[in-house]
Amino acid sequence: MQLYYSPGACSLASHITLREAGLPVELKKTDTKTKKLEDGSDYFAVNSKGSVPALRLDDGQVLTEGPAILQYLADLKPESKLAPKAGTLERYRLLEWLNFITSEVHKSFSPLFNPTADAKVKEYTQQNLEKKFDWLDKQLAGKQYLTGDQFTIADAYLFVVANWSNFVGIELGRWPALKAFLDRVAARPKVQEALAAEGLLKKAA
Ligand SMILES: N[C@@H](CCC(=O)N[C@@H](CS)C(=O)NCC(=O)O)C(=O)O
Repeated sequence: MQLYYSPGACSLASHITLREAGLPVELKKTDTKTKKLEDGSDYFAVNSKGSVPALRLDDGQVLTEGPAILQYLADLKPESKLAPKAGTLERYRLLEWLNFITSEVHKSFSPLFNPTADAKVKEYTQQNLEKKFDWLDKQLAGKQYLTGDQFTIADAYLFVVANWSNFVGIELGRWPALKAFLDRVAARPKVQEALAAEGLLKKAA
């Protein structure tokens, strides 16, 4: 399989999942601004939506949309317990989380990264995100991960998008349970591997 990614983008959740599941992958670095791959070829030819992640399967088909890719990967390795078995209530609980993260957290960041967005829009966006973080902090209190003691694809996804706060000036120390969760996920060896592979770890002085 090949994962089309951009360093630190939401595609990092798929990258983490591949490593947590022990699945072999070829990483294809993508410039989401120019829509070019490293060899200069056109990324729209891979994913006509132009966004990452995209996963090229071994038969050549391309799967897009982060939550779909995450579940596909988790289901390739059920023993990794990255997603509960399809059809169980636990699986729907996981979908509940994936949907919340994608629609209420992930996409809420977009105006904060947009240099042309109006200051009022950014202010509203940040306040809205802070309300989501207030709620998330309560959900995570006393828990290792979103669904309990087991790390899942939802944790990988929340880890990636909540960490964007560091790039838009939202101080995560206000939400101790969320902050502790992010530190816990960051400490996982496979997460460290993925961060290093995307060039996201600070080099030791
Ligand atoms: N609905 C898509 C959205 C993916 C998305 O927002 N990707 C961002 C990076 S985090 C991106 O590629 N942005 C550039 C673009 O869409 O042109 C998914 O969930 O996979």
